[in-house]
Amino acid sequence: MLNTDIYAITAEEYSLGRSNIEVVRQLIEAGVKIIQYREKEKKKLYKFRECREIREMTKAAGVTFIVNDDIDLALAVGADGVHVGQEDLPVEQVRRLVGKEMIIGLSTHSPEQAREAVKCGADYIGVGPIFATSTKKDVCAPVGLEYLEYVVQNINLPFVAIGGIKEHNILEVYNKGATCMAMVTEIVGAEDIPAKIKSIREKLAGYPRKENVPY
Ligand code: TZP
Ligand code: MG
Repeated sequence: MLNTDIYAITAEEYSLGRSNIEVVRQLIEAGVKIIQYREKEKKKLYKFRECREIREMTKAAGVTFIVNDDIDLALAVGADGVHVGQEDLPVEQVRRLVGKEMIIGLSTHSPEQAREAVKCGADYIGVGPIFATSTKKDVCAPVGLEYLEYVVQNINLPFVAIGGIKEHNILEVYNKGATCMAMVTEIVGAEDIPAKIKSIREKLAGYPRKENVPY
């Protein structure tokens, strides 16, 4: 489910005047395979309408669709998954609500949280913030690349690295063993989204992996 390089996350306030729908259209056209709807500024009705449309678009394109925070919204539109944080409902409770099939992603910031995520049945974890970011308002201090290394070496769950990841530093993350990288502003804030995706992918493709990194 995270066997793809770029995990794109929406945020209309950083999208240079483009709507979430327009951004998602461009992401799909650019070949992004997993998209998370994350929208902190809107009331639920408007989020619902957007998610309903994004669900149709992603389904038609075979793109995985994850809804951030709102379990009810994820269920209402038939999303593929929901992504929750450490201070949201515990994963066991989320599982009771969404059932066995829906993907549950959990943000983690420490080795303890990663180990707990395995126990509580998360399907994948977010690992970060790797670098400083101001995109997330209540964000904790950057965990740096060490926590990422810990996860690569010790945690048997799919994971996505997140937080301050940009085209210029993505190889540092990739080279530590991350295979899937989440980005908000670097992608939705790009003047030319398809060109940005292409350029990031060329960068990753041109970089040989270290042999001793387990994937
Ligand atoms: N969770 C941890 S950092 C972050 C989230 C949602 C924001 C990442 O945004 P950006 O713009 O890619 O730094
Ligand atoms: Mg959240």
